[in-house]
Amino acid sequence: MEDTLKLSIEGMHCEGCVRRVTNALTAVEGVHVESVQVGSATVTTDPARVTPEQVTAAVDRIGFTAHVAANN
Ligand code: 9UX
Repeated sequence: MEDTLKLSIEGMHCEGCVRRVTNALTAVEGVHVESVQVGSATVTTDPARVTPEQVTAAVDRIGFTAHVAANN
């Protein structure tokens, strides 16, 4: 089983932010990064290993504000 999370992310402004968010998401166990753009990201997760809250927390820790926009 795998979840697809679409995140909306406040505070991103440039490709450096894209890189920072990509690195932060990649470092979370159970997360596979599909795409990151300025202002949003799409990841797939193993829900047995990681919760949506843990995913948004990883982004918030580096200074952005992430919300789950869709969880399918
Ligand atoms: Mo760009 Mo983002 O200069 O955290 S890296 S605004």
